[in-house]
Amino acid sequence: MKVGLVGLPGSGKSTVFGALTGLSVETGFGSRPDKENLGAVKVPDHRVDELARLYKPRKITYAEITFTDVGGGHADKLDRKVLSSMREVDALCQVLRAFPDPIGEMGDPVSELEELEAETILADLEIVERRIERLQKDRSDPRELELLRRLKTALEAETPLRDVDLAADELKKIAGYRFLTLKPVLLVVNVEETRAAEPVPPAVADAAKQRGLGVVVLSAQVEMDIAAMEPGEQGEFLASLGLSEPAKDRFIRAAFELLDLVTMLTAGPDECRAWPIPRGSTAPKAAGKIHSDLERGFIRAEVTRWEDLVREGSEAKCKERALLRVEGKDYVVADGDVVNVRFNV
Ligand SMILES: Nc1nc2c(ncn2[C@@H]2O[C@H](COP(=O)(O)OP(=O)(O)OP(=O)(O)O)[C@@H](O)[C@H]2O)c(=O)[nH]1
Ligand SMILES: [Mg+2]
Repeated sequence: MKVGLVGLPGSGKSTVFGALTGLSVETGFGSRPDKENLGAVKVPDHRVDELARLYKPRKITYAEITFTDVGGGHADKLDRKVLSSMREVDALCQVLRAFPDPIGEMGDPVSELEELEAETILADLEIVERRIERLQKDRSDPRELELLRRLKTALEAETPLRDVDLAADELKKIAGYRFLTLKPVLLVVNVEETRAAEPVPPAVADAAKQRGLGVVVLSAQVEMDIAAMEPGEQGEFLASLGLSEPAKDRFIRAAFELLDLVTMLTAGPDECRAWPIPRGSTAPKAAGKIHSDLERGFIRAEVTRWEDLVREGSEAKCKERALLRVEGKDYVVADGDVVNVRFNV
């Protein structure tokens, strides 16, 4: 699963990327506009930590998401190459500049949001129009033609496709086009160091609410500085800025939520681990993430809630109190289920 950091040139994408991944990247307005940065980030998860306290496993594994910083493109607008790299990702985090640029001009996050929205709507509209033309000529799929006409009307009215009411089979039909305005979006307001502890600026909060988008505030510069510090120094530095914790973990979790995944847990003396699985996965499908044999030879899943397991202190105790369920192949795995798969191949 891949999350794209997007935004206008100089909004702070590479700085955010560096802060998240701890990788050193080139920053600076317009630096290496053609270079794409790619890095995996662990998703902090206190449930895994608590299970690990119980089992003291040899290995602890968190879920991971890949962040990509696709670059800002050239000049002061998004170019085609950037838009097409944006199609490759599962969700978008748009970095909005709310700090002064090198010549001292303050950023305007709401207009950056509107600009990206307009560009992505146009890019999707172009695809829809081309496809409609094609389908009108060869008459191969009248149902798709009708659907695309509906999308065209929406896009012409400046409605992103994520706000269009689409049935599951319709979404499936258009999945191949990888429409930009269909992707989930999280807004990241990148503020000056001195304002790192302030709430979301009201204008951005309104714009986000109108669109039903999530929003986090952070100062990429601060997060980058924190990432480079010894743990001992971090507390004091955060306090001097009025922060209780780095924004990084909160941001990563919010990005993870965008992907519409749930977390299945496994726990034992070998490993405590978080497994990201698509929401709605049945037990055998989820088991298949662990190993294909577990899906093929699936017999049953023994399921405990992570909080029960942590409170009771062992699987045996959970069993005694009837907190361990035995589930079959139709069971839909819920977020926070600790699963033990019985299989036979
Ligand atoms: N004061 C301040 N400056 C920042 C912050 N985040 C980024 N900058 C600076 O803004 C400039 C642009 O940041 P980048 O991270 O390179 O921006 P970008 O979005 O990757 O830019 P392009 O790749 O050119 O599109 C750099 O000089 C950063 O040091 C911040 O939170 N506060
Ligand atoms: Mg950059």
